[in-house]
Amino acid sequence: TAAAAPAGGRRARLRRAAAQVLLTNWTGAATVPSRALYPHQWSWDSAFVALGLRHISPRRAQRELETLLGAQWGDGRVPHIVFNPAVPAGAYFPGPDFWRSAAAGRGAGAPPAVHTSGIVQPPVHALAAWQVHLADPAESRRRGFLPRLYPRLAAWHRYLAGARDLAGGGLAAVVHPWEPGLDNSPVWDAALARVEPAPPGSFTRTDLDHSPAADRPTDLDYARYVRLATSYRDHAYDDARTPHGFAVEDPCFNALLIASEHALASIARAVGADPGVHLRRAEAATAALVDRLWDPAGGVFLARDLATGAPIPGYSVSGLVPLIVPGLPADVAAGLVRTLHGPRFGLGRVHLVPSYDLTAAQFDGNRYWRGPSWFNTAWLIHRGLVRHGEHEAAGRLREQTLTAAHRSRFAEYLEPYTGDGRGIRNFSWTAALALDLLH
Ligand code: 9WN
Repeated sequence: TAAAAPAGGRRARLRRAAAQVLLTNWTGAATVPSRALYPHQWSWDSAFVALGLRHISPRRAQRELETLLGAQWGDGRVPHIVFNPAVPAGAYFPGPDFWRSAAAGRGAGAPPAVHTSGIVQPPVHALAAWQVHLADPAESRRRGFLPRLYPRLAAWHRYLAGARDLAGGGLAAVVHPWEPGLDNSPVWDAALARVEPAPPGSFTRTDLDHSPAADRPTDLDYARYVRLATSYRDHAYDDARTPHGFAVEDPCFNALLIASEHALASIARAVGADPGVHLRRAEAATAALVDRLWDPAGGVFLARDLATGAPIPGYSVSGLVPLIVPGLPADVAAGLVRTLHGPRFGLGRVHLVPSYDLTAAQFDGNRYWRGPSWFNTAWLIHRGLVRHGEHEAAGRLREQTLTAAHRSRFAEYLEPYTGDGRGIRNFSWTAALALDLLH
């Protein structure tokens, strides 16, 4: 079902429509993923948005990242949500009154005047910041963008490499299924099943007001998400003290940390700091990634459950994202490309890249991260294919992604076989990454 390339006129229309989505979702200091479903600032969304926004307004793209990093905690963590005080507290669950960041996170250095969540999302920020700088270096220098961001990005990476290396093996762990950004992936099922659900009726979901229940996580998933977040909060968001009921090393999260560490080395060079520390950390983390998570038999990276110490069987798009890592061993990269084209992910035969193994019993083409294709992971895989010289496959994926973004009116995700939009429309990162692929 490889789609035809949008012709010149269609490209111009797509560009205008994508820019319109970003304009509509801009709140004055940052971009919301969606006005209705996600009316606050999300961490990895903002990094993807900045990558697209830099083509329309490099200055706005800088502000996007500055606003997010302005809500950074003293311990270095960048919260996964920065709440907009102008939005009613009940508009999104869990909201500021659930996380209570300023009070519960005081010991971890939560900012007193901004409300945030207490968990994190994948560290795409340094990668985005470097690209935003390159889009208009003169404007970046005039605003002191990199010198202001560098210490914050460095502290963010130090937090992940330090407090979050729960196993001491050189990789960062995620402690909640919202952290890797692939919320209800079948990969988390077994680890999540050990979590005692919060009592039904102890919370009210808001997501189902905006999106069909069949496209979203289940109530039971939510009850467990709530239990984990409550426990983290009640332990003052202290990584050492919290008895983490969920702790996993995720390949996508760590691959993004490594790619961002390389970008941070470039940023360090540009501000006159030492890039060596970042390059050494990237190299060590790449070795740890291959050593701890690579599955040569499957030709994919697997997440590791820190409660059992064992790899989690199950092929997710997360395990293919390490294709973006610079300096990946050649046999590993070749294995990933083979897996992408194989029956589990069907590159070129289905729309974009499904979030989960097409051949698995748990695959569900409609439900969120249990099968649907997402635009951010397609963008990352595209980047990885280019990095490894797979230009033909990359070109096809790019055209498919552009066509799908347009046809679905910038859907949040797609059913991989039909390419039909799922979730909400006018989703910011879909528009932003389409804009980026047009350039
Ligand atoms: C919880 C905002 C976010 C994305 C995540 C996606 C979804 C939130 C939710 O929306 O998660 O963080 O309410 O379901 O899974 O990747 O960052 O777009």
